[in-house]
This record gives sequence, structure tokens and C-alpha cells, in this order.
Amino acid sequence: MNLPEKKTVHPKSSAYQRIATEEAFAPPEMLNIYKKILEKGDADPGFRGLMGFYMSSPSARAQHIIRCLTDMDTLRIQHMDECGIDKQVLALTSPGVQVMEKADAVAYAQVANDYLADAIRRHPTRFVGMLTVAPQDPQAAAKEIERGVNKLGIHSVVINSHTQGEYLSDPKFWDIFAAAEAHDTPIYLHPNSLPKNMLQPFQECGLDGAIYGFGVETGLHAMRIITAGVFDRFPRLKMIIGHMGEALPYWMYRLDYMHRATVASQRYDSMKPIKKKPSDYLRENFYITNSGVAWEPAIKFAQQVVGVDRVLYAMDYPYQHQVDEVIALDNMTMSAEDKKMFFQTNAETVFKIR
Ligand code: 1DF
Ligand code: MN
Repeated sequence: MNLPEKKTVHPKSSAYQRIATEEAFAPPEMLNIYKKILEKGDADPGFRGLMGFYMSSPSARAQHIIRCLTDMDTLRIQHMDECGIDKQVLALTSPGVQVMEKADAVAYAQVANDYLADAIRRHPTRFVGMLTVAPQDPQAAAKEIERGVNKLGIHSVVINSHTQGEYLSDPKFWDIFAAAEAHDTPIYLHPNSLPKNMLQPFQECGLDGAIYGFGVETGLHAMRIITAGVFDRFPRLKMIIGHMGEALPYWMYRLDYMHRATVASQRYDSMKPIKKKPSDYLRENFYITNSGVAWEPAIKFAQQVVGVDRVLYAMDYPYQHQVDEVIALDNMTMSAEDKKMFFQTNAETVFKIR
């Protein structure tokens, strides 16, 4: 006899809302654009390895992920309810528009943001958004931030790490930072597949993806932004990094020591003095989410070294959605105040959720 699949339902908490802050979606229209890029044959190898896999693999994981990414209504909300997630902060899945040609990227970013705003209008108590922008055209990205804030009421931005091998540490991108600072829209620096000049030693052993390569490359990107002096130029700019800060909190001591030593030695033209220590910027300009890391000691370490007001909950739906992880985090040995900041109030502050 075929019984309906039994689902664990984890009830909502009366002590706090659970706001998951790194949750992905993909409009079918974007997957069609991806399909055309993949059909051309010269597609970026990291992109082919990642989205080429999810879009063509018959594996249960790939099929499930595509189904979840493309649902903005019943299935997504059912999955949220099963895990006791009150709200998802939604971002267009990696690499978003960053793999597209410039004009296509600029045009599709607007379409994706309108699509997201429509979903938020249908489910205003369940969904919050991050704006997609095309770093390929920094001035258009700056304009889209302005439109997103003023017309769509969305108050944060997602950028999926490098754009076709280029990093936001390059001043040619800094109009984006100027707009983000001016509109007080934090930028979530989310992972992307590895750029082609970094891919091979990771991919040949299967370590290029979310298991390790993503964190290495996104952590590198955050460090490039810090050491380029971005936060001296834009002191009120806020950035968010997932996956427990891509391990950077654990590195803070050595980053400070070696940054000071390297600057003093004048070894690199590209490493100029900056006003503060790298760890100061990590504490003062960054927020950290635990996406994919449902691990109490790592969360507590981050709270200890960057501050309880800077560590936020994230699930990383649909790439990692496990009700047992939500339960494990509910059961952390932590004061009621700190736990509420982690699950709810830090997200309300950073993403301006009202
Ligand atoms: C994966 C993970 C894919 C994450 C993602 O986007 C992604 C994955 C395509 O597991 O393949 O955003 N992630 O954030 O960890
Ligand atoms: Mn993610």
C-alpha cells in the first residue's frame, strides 16, 4: 500500500522566529538562459561543473534541488513549515547573472528582482529578498540597487564571489560599493564555482564545490576586499559572508600578524598599508552566517571573536535542508537572548525586516 511520505514537522518556536538568511531560488527563465550558455560549448568550466550537473543529472539530489529552486510557493513553504522556518531571505542562486554577457546580465538582473519582489508580495510574512546585480556593469548595478531599494523595498544585495575571474577588490567595481554604502544595503558575498585558473587542483579530487573550494575562493575574495582598502574608502559598507565566515574567524590572529609583517616588508606593491587590522574589518564591517554549518562550537567561537550581534542563522536551502540541523541549533547551550539574536533579531536588523 502506498502511504503518503511521513514528514517530520518541527514546530515554530514561541521564543524566537527562525529567519534563514542564505536561501536560494532560480526562475525557470534563468535556467533556460543557463541552458543556452551550456549548449554553446565554450561555457566556463566551473559553471559547467556546477549548474551543468544540477540541470542534467538524473540523481535524486539534482532533481530535488531544481524542483525546490524553481518553486516560490507551495513546495517551498511546505519545506519551511516542516523545518519550522518562519522566514527565508532569498537570493538568486549562484552564479546568478554573473556568468552571462554584460547586456544580458544587466537586463536579467532586473527581471529576477521583479520576479523576487512578486514572490515577496504573494508571501509577505514568509519571504525577504536580496537584490541581484550585474558586476559586469558597475554603474548599472549601482542603479539597480537604487531601484531595488526605492521601488521594490529590498534592502540587501547578493554577489556570487568572482565575476568571470574578476574580484571586487579591483577599483573598477567600486561604484557598486559606493551605492551599497549610500543605500545601506549590505552585500552578501556568496560563493561561486571556482574561476578557471583555480579549478583544476580542486576539481580533480572532487573538492571544488561546497565541500571546500567555495569557502576557499569566497574567503580569498573577502580578504582581497579587506586588504585592498575597500573599508577605508567605504567605512559604513556592510558585507555578509556565509559558511561560518568561510573560516576567516579562525584565521584572524594569523591574518593580522602576517598582514602587518608583509606590509612592513614592502614585499608586494599590491599590499599597501590600511588603517586597521584585517580582523578589525571582519568585526566591524562583516556579518557572518552559519549556512551549512549546524555546529555549536563553531557558532560560539564566531560569536566570541566577532560578537553575538554579528552571527546570523542560515540554512542554505535547498542545497542543505535538514530538520535535525534546526533542532540541533535550537538545543544549543546559549542564553535565550543570544539565541534570539542568532535566529531572529540580527537578521531583522541587517536585512531591515519590519
Ligand atoms: C551548492 C552549494 C550549490 C551552495 C550552490 O549554488 C550553493 C552545492 C549553485 O552544494 O552544490 O550556493 N552553497 O551556498 O553552499
Ligand atoms: Mn548558498
